[in-house]
Amino acid sequence: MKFLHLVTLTTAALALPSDTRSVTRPQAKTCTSPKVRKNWAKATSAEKRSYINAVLCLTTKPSRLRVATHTTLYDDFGYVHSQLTNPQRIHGEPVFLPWHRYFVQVYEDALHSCGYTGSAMYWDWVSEWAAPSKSAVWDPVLGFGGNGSDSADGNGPSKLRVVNGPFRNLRPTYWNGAVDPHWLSRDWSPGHPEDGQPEMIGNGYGPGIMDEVNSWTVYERFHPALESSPHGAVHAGVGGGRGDMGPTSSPNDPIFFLHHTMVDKVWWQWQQRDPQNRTFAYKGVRNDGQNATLADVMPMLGLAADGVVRDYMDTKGGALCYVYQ
Ligand SMILES: *[C@@H]1O[C@H](CO)[C@@H](O)[C@H](O)[C@H]1NC(C)=O
Ligand SMILES: *[C@@H]1O[C@H](CO)[C@@H](O)[C@H](O)[C@H]1NC(C)=O
Ligand SMILES: *[C@@H]1O[C@H](CO)[C@@H](O)[C@H](O)[C@H]1NC(C)=O
Ligand SMILES: [Cu+2]
Repeated sequence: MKFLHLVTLTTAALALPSDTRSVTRPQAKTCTSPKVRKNWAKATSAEKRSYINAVLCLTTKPSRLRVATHTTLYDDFGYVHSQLTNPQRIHGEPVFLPWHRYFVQVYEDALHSCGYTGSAMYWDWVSEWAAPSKSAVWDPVLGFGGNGSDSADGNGPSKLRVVNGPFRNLRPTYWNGAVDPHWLSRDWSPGHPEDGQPEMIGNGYGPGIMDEVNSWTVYERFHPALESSPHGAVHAGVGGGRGDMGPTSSPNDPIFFLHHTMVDKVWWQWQQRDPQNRTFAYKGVRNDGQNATLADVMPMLGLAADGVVRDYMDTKGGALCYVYQ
C-alpha cells in the first residue's frame, strides 16, 4: 500500500512572501551536550504540561509572516507547509527528510520562546501500531485529545472537531492554502477487520513495514520508503478525509510535530547504524529534475532563515545539537 500525498490542492495560493532573502549559515559550533528528545509516553506529567502550555502560547504570539489578518505564530506553521506544497517543494523528493527536520527544530525553538525548556518529543507509532487510538498521546488531560466528533460541533460536516483535551478550543486559520478558520479536526480512519486492516491504518506503520524501510542501505531508496508508509499512513490514519492531518496545512494539528519527530528519529536511527556512510548520505532527483546536493537551499518563507541541507544532516553538528532516547 502506498499513501503518498493525500489531498490535492484546489485552493488559490495566497500572496507568497519574498523568497529572495539570503541564507544564514550557522556559526560553526561544537555540540558537547546534545539535548535529548523523548517519547511522549515516557515524559513526566510536568514535561507534558509544559509542552502543551507552550503550544497554546503559540496561538497568542504574533505571526512572523502576516500574510492574512488575525493570524498567529501558531498559524504560520500550517501556512508555510502549505505554501511549500503548492507547488511541491518539500515532499516526494530528497529534501523531505532534512526540510522536516529543520521545520521541527524551528517549532521547538518557537516553543522555547513560549517558556518550554525541554526538547521536541515523539509519538512512537511503531510500537503502538496495533492499537494506536490507545496511545498516551491522545490523553484528554496530558495529551492532545482524541478523535473528532461528527455531532453538531460548529465545524459543519466537512471537518470533525476534536471535542476533548487541551486543544478543543484551538482554531486554526488555514485549511490547505485558504483562509478558512475552523476548530481543530481529526477523522481517525476506522478499522476494516474484514480486510485485516486495523484502526488508523496501523499496518501502514507497524514492524513489517519498518523492516522493509530499514532494509534499504542507500538514501535514495530509504527516503521514499519512509515518506510513503509509515509517514503517509500516519497522516491518513489520523487525518482521514475530514481532519487537519490530511491536507497540506497538516501542522495545524499539534500531533504533526510528534509525528514528524518520530519520522526524524527513524532517519536518525538509520544514520546511526552506519554513521560514516550515512550521516551525509543525500541523493536523489529533485522535483525540478536536477540532482539533489548538500548545498540545496531549504526555504522557510520568513518563519525562520532559509537553511542549507548540509547543516541539517548531522543532529550533532551544523545547526543542530540533539539525540534521541
Ligand atoms: C473517528 O470518528 C469518526 C466520526 O465519529 C468515526 O467515523 C470513526 O470511525 C472514528 N475512528 C475511530 C478509529 O474510532
Ligand atoms: C560504506 O559503504 C560502502 C559502499 O556501499 C561499503 O563498501 C563500506 O563497507 C561501507 N562502510 C562501512 C564503514 O560500513
Ligand atoms: C544526475 O546524476 C547522474 C549520475 O549520478 C547523471 O547521470 C545525471 O546526468 C545527472 N542529472 C542531471 C540532471 O544533472
Ligand atoms: Cu510535510
